[in-house]
Amino acid sequence: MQRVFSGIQPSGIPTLGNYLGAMRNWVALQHDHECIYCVVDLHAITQWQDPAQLAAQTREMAASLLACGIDPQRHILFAQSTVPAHARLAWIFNCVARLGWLNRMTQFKDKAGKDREAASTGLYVYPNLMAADIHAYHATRVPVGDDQRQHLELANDIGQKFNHDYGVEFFPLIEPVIMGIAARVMSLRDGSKKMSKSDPSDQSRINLTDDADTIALKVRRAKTDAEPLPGEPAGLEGRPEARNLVGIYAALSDTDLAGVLADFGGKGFVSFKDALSELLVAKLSPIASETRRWLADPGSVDAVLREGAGKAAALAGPIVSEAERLVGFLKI
Ligand code: AQP
Repeated sequence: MQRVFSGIQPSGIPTLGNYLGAMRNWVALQHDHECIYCVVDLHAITQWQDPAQLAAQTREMAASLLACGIDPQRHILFAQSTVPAHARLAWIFNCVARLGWLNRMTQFKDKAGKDREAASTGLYVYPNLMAADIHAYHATRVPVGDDQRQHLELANDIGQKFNHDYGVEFFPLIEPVIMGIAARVMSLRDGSKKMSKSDPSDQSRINLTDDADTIALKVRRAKTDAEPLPGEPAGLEGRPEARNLVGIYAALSDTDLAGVLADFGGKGFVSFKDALSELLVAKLSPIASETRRWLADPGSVDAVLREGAGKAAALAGPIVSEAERLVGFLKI
């Protein structure tokens, strides 16, 4: 069975983008993989997080994952900062990765924005920590949204350079698992921008905890254009907002763009948006209520994370110790 690793930042409430791009694929992979899933709080502090909220957000993210169907009995769910192997290997990778490689990372440019000098150095080396997260388990498959493709290529470059520098075949190649039609869900306010949990505008995203009225309002206000929906996917060319909403509908109803347009082609956005809201509420409200159920007993979520940390440390500890030995650290 291949080993899967993936992580999500507790930097806010998970969005529909996180769900379609990652979380629901994590659940699907559990059937035929050994899965290790991580709430990546070390990654979250690469941008400012209120200390009073970070621990609560970490627990809430874990509750959302459990509500989506992550099975902590058969797989592993834990918080990144509770397993020191991640930070140990990340330091080695900071010394393996080249500045030129990191300079090409588009997510750093997006997240740092115009004031790059003020970005944390952690944000800059974020991809090295992500490579360490995966390689610490010798995981070979990583389910992510399309935005993470470049980071996974870098993780392979780092693993291969380590192998080459130390003359070993230690870190395996990683295969990105980018599933489904909604691997990149866009903002509801701007079809050229990714939907993000930390976007300042709550109207730009659907949160997995939104109630039915909030979902309906956000979808009604979602940016569209004046044309009716086309009959064929080619007609969505140059219409990013329409493409995004049709893609979300297709992903949630397990069909494709053509299937959705066969039903809605020629219709205006008012009736399509009503149908989309109904579908979103049907799919997301069971997750919201299951999340609330977990959070009503925070100790039960913490117990899952504690047990997961023990299992994760038992896997990653020996792999990272061996990497340290290969580097030449004194093992006493
Ligand atoms: N809009 C998206 N469409 C599809 N997939 C997405 N993912 C994130 N946004 C979308 C996928 O969700 C997983 C977890 O992401 P993350 O929390 O580790 O970091 P991120 O990609 O930076 O996600 P956000 O929501 O944009 O967080 P913030 O706002 O904190 O930066 C990843 O697999 C990602 O691909």
